[in-house]
Amino acid sequence: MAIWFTRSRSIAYYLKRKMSFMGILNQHSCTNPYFESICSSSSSSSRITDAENSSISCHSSAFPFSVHRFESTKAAGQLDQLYSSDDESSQSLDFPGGKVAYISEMRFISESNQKRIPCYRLLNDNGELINGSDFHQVTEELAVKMYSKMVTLQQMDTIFYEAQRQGRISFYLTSVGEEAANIASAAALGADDVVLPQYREPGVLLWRGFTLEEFANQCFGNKADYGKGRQMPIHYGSKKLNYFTVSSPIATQLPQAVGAAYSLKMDKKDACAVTYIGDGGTSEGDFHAALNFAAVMEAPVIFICRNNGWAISTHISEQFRSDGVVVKGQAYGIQSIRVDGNDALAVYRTIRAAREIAISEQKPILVEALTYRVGHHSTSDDSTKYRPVDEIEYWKMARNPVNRFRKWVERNGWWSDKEESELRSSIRKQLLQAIQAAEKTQKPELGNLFSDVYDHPPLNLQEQEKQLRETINRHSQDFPSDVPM
Ligand SMILES: Cc1ncc(C[n+]2csc(CCOP(=O)(O)OP(=O)(O)O)c2C)c(N)n1
Ligand SMILES: [Mg+2]
Repeated sequence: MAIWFTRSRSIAYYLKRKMSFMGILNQHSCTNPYFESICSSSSSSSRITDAENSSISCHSSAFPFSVHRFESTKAAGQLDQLYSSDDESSQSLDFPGGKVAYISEMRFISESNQKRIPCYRLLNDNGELINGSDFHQVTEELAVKMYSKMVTLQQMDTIFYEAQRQGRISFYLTSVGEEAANIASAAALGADDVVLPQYREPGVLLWRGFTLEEFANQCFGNKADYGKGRQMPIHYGSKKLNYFTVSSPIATQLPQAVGAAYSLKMDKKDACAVTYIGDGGTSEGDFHAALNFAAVMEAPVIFICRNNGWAISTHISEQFRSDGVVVKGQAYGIQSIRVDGNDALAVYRTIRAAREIAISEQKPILVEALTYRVGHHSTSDDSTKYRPVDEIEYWKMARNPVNRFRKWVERNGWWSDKEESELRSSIRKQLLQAIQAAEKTQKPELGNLFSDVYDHPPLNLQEQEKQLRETINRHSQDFPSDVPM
């Protein structure tokens, strides 16, 4: 029991010490150029005030990240007492990992803190820079490229979604509402950084140079698709662009990312691994195994959690009882930060800083980007069945990340209505052409279903292929006629 008490005390003390900006501000990171200015220009308490005053206050009725538990629990107040009490004894337990002070009064650590972890942002909802923010100027070229790619992603979603509705592709899933989290995080990475995505990050691949034709070929599962038509639409991947193929089982990419990061470490590469996960994905065991593994192995990996409020129909209040995802990093000994995922500038700056720390300190980082899935989960879902239309509208209009960034770019004199309409019509044209060409391209040959796993297919696979061919020959009317045998 004594050991338990002393551990509680030690954890609570550690929590308090690191609480401002989850350790990034007041711990190691001030040796890092990106954070020097944060440390000098803004105290952690001023950040909390800013977040409280912000128009994205967590108390907003349209905000899905409910906070009431954090103010009402009795235990919450006990944490402060735990911090403030004087040491009753100068004695401590010499325990592996460091000395642990003793106390003789029983105290449980509360399940949550009174205040939620603040959310870092640079732009308000109207696209204006926050006064006194630690904004670093970005070039016109970068800003315009980021904005153009966000628009391209929007257009891509519209056209592919329509193609699915017309029955031309079997499935689709949009990134609507999460364009900034996609594009701005990608813009902050280096080409050698290895990306292991979930599935709602095609903007990262778009940023890296995947063409509209390549997206279309994958969605249509034709001969030019790198996966040879074996996967459902949206399971993109590119060896050339260091982008691992999307895998359907949630969270499998996370332990793999730690392994990839560790190999970069062993090879002394100037690069890190970057992996994306949704809020729902954090309930998988793989998430926890990956975080612990990364912390202990000191792997240069950035975990980017897109907390978009929903995992299909599961609201985050049913997903976890912690203050979101960001607090979980600290439990594993990982520097962590919460950022406004709908603020492209803040996401860009956060991921650049995270990358710098991951590579220079050879350590993992956890980023929780607060955003919202404006579209349905996928074309197999109708989200109005489980969430209010008002909530969707609020995020679509008032918190739209693309409009918000456009206002800032326009205010700089870098963008105009004329450029906007030219860009939109040009992308629409390119997309329609890409879709038409992909649709006309021949499908992969049937034999591809059985190749590329074994050098010599085992007998059972040979047997399955034979049976499949016989069945198709007997019932050809029931099988697609455009798949070469
Ligand atoms: C291991 C596993 N369990 C369940 C599913 C079914 N599934 C597909 S997407 C999804 C929700 C994931 O939500 P989240 O991680 O929040 O990502 P989002 O769709 O919100 O971007 C679920 C449960 C799956 N693909 N894999
Ligand atoms: Mg989600």
